[in-house]
Amino acid sequence: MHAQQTTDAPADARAPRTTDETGLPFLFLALTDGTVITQKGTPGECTARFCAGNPRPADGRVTVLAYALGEENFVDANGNNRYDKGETFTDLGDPFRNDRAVTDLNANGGDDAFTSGNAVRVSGEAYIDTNGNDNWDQNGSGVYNGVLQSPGAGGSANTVHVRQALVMVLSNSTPAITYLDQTPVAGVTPTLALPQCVTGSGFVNNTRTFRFAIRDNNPTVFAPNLRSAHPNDATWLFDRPGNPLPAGTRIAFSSSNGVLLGNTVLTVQNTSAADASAWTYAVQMISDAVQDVAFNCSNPVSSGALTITVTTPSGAVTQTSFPVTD
Ligand SMILES: [Ca+2]
Ligand SMILES: [Ca+2]
Ligand SMILES: [Ca+2]
Ligand SMILES: [Ca+2]
Repeated sequence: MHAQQTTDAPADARAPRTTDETGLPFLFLALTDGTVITQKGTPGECTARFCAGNPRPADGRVTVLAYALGEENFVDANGNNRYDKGETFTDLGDPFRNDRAVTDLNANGGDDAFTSGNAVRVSGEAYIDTNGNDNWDQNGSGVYNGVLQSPGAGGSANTVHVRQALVMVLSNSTPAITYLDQTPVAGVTPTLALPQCVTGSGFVNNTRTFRFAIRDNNPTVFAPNLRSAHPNDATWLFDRPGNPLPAGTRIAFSSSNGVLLGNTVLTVQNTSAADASAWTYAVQMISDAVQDVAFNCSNPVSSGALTITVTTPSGAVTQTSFPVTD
């Protein structure tokens, strides 16, 4: 499965094509939070259609769990295509829907950098009671479950639920654009200062780099985006909340003073990344002033604005400007 982000538009989530060597048809079911799922299944493959609905998770991230009857994996040490007593196998416990997952890396029930302790279900998270004992079991049965076993292998022929999860990001279409190189002051728009040409003095038009966070306005600050997570980085001045803008969002930079270097039009990629690096942009600019051999400056415009225009796939257009001086 691959993660996909979406706005209100339905998106297709695709389950992994199964490789069940018995050819058994796979049953597909899916659960998610804050959403409606419909499903259909064909042997070996299935597709679920996801339609966002309210209520939505506060952090804008939805975990989808797919599960199906299948078998436990084993390492066929002697190469006879059967599970034999003593061969290593993966003992599967009951699947659960990890509603605390932030990316698909932790939707698999494994701990990660974002949340410790999230390999284990907490109360309230849906689970599939594979062994029918009315409890969520973290651990498996202790024996191999699957049909490919030799007589006397000591396993159980029963199937178990195999599972896979993904995290979808419900990005919203309201951009939050923040200049990162200065601590914000309420009511004050930061000024972007380019090198100034001064008549009579040699003009060195050094490139200036300005960094912006451009993401949606979800207020959640994920663990990697806390200032406290970057104690040795003096450029992290404050927490960086938000989720990526919807995939396909267009971000355009223009300026009425100075010269923008590099790409001025960018497209937001499809990502479920929680790290702010997915939506941090560095803009490089120089002054448009020129100086002649007698050190006279020409700079028709010394005060203008850098404008950032964000256009989401739904057509919402948002503009934010910052003064530019040179
Ligand atoms: Ca074997
Ligand atoms: Ca159970
Ligand atoms: Ca087992
Ligand atoms: Ca200028």
